[in-house]
Amino acid sequence: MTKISLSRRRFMIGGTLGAAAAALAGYEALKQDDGTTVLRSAEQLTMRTQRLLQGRGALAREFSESDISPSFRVNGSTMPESDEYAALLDGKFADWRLKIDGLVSQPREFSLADLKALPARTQITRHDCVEGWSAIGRWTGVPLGSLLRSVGLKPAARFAVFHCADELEKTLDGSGRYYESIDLIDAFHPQTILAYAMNGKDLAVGHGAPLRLRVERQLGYKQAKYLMRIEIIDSFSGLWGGNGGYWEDRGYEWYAGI
Ligand SMILES: Nc1nc2c(c(=O)[nH]1)N[C@H]1C(S)=C(S)[C@@H](COP(=O)(O)O)O[C@H]1N2
Ligand SMILES: [Mo]
Repeated sequence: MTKISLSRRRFMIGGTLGAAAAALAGYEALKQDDGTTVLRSAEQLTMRTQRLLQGRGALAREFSESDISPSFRVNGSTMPESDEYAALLDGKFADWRLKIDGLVSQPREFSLADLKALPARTQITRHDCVEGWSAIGRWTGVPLGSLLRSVGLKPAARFAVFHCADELEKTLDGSGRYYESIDLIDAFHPQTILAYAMNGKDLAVGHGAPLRLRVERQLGYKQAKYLMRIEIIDSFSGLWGGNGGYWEDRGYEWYAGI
């Protein structure tokens, strides 16, 4: 395994996890001395169990206003360091564009105003981070499926890759670019949205301004912040470590179902 941060390593070895996520995923039952192996098998088991019992289309639980956490932790990157991002933030993201390209019939760019003008979905859901904390927030954004329909997917399309503005520790060939990917089942899931608002306000920088992914049936690290580009691909072998995401390239499972 490549180098991972201390808190992550503790998780991989100790097998600690948010109580809710652990109970749902059956991690406790599988706890052994070798945390890494257990994590992997538990995640694979989760995926199979979900497919068999619920199907990937099942909805994540939605909560009520009174359940919203009074404070929602900021985790991972809290502010992309590039000059490009600083300039975009300075201009209140008026010059920011979300690019959608790759295996699409009509590549397009969307401004924040374009996205806000589209039909929106609001959902109050629980975010579960593998580091052992959860928080409930209210997210508003554009269903990813409707954007993908508007650009038209080519027949070879299999995954949506989310390219982010930030870099974390540069352990892979000098690249620490954050990125994530999901398959088309999750991309068209009704609760998969590109969120520009949280708890009724524009997304704060710490939470991924101006736009982040919410893919509610998966763990925290899949919820990519600081979105710049969505690339539609048929394989992620050409991307950085080839495992489909920043944390995946550092030993985490690609399918982080909860
Ligand atoms: N671009 C980017 N997205 C990211 C991260 C990150 O460091 N960079 N961290 C991930 C992790 S591990 C978690 S738990 C959540 C944290 O989201 P929050 O800061 O809104 O709590 O974002 C995820 N998405
Ligand atoms: Mo996380």
